[in-house]
Amino acid sequence: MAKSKLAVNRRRFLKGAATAAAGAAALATHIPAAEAEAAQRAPADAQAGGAPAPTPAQIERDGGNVRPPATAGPAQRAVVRPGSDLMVQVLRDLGVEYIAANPGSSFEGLQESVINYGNPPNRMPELITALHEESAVTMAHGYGKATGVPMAALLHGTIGVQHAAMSIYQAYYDRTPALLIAGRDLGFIQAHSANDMAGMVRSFTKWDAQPKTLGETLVALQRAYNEAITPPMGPTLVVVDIEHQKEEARDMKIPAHTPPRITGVDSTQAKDIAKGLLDAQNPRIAVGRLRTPEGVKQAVQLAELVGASMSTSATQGPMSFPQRHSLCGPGASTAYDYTLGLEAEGAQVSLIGPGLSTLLSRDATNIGFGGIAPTPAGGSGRGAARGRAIEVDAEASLSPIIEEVRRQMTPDRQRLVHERSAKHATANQQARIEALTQALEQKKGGWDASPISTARIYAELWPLIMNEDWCLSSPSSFSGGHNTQLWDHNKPYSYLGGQGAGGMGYGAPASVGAALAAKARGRIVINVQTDGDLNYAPGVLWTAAHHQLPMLTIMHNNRAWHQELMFVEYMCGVRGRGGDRGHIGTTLRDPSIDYRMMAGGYGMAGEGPITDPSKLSAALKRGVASVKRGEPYLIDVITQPR
Ligand SMILES: Cc1ncc(C[n+]2csc(CCOP(=O)(O)OP(=O)(O)O)c2C)c(N)n1
Repeated sequence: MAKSKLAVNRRRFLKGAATAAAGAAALATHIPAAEAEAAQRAPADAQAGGAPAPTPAQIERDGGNVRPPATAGPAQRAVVRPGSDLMVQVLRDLGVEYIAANPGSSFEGLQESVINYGNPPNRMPELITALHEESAVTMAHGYGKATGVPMAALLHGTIGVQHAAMSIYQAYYDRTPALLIAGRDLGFIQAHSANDMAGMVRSFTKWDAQPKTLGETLVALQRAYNEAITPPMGPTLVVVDIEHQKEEARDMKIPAHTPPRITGVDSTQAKDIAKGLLDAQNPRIAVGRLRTPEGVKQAVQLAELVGASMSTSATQGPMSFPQRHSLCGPGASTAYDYTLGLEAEGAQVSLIGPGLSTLLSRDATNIGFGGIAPTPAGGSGRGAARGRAIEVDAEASLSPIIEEVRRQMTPDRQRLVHERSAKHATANQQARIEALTQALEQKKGGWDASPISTARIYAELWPLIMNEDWCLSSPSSFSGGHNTQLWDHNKPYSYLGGQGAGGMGYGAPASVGAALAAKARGRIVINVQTDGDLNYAPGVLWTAAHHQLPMLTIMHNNRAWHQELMFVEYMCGVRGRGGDRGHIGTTLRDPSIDYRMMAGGYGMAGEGPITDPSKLSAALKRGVASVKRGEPYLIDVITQPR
């Protein structure tokens, strides 16, 4: 290390020691009782009185990261009410349950507060140890999709933010709330600092701030939380300077927090929509993604009030309409005369119109921010298109619409609602039986095959979990998506959907995030884990073992990045050079990876590799029993490619 740098580091430590002495002398008088008690229990701040400053040789040996040795005996506190205690209090008041971090000195003050401040310490938020920043943020991504509210992730200055970049982008693309905090320490390792820390990820964060004072930092954390949960939701980032983490807050107050006002339809729009639904002979409601479990409940309420047939995206992602609700399905007739979309995809709210081959609805309204483009007004002939898009939050629109429906309800309308609800229920039940029979017929092929069919994994898992409170946390499209037909997605968190932006390295950490949510709520999490994806972030297995998370991982081990193998083989084919070398760079063989050993190495129980399909069911039983005890488990299954 250059001499000048050493001098800077040394000055920093000496300055710290001086501040410590001054701080200890000026023990603040304004400490609330709980904090005073915590202060007694907590170890001294880094610069406890009497600690010798490190020598230049020590600093050089430890890459500039040395700390003075802890003093023996009762410690004197340099800073009685560190700024970072207040930051933790803000997070606690907001209800942030977890904060994932891979340690970094730029947030050492905040980390110390998370683990020591309050009674009990290290709760709300609890520190979750991450082995990589990308995983820390993807945990928050999975948690956010399972709950609808943000989990926090702490990132080391610059390099930590860079490690996290893909997962921030992915959560942003997936419109998932996450509260990110990056440490900044201008005086320590310059390479880990930046004038504008958030600049690196600004184009894919929803909001960011780099506050100049402790007071501003507290306000920024509250604002970041609000922005994250205000639709369209997304990750937000607050840069927290080390000085503000360590400064003496004295009698500074926690600023009052006002929850965000999320806007839904106005009263005129609510009236129109309620009228549209009640005037229609055959109304349809297409539910895309809602924000929270409460929104899902309200969608059920609205469906039952108006007797609409419903479509759901519960099998594609979180927070939608329960798949086997009696109103969910095509209904008694698919000639819909009014369709209401709630953050729905375009195709689900298509209008009858000239030139359209799928004749879905005569009239349509879609509420939401997502990619829907209703057919423009006008046209001629039968059922000219009259769709409208309302760019407000769908979930916040449900209450006013429900109120309006109640207001406009008449006995005649009520009778119609009952009649059509009964017809829809019968038709939907019939449609479900047919679809299931067809799916089972198709999936019979290859039942006894080895490598094991992915359909068999989902089929044999279902009876073991159907009476549990479960969450399928991993994307299922690479393992055949058999949950769509074989499982019943009846809860907002039954299935958390895809990666968000197709980024690999998602399944396992997102499952850990979902398992954090599950642990606090008595659920279990199922992670059907593709092998390529796991190898981007295998360290999260340790996090699951360390925090004893109820996560069952079933390896869909096709020993390849099979998606890419298919692409490369295709390329070989179209260029006429034969597919026999397509495995180069696309397969995970020679040696094959032993995932049971990998799990074991990280302290997680497991078994496999299983190649004999008749052994699968018993293994799954052991796995489910393990996660029900709160112990994560991994089963390595050698599978068909897809
Ligand atoms: C970060 C990242 N790198 C590379 C890719 C390209 N990619 C798309 S699918 C895929 C293969 C994933 O393999 P695996 O998870 O085992 O699933 P499989 O294709 O075998 O079903 C890869 C590498 C990507 N999507 N994301």
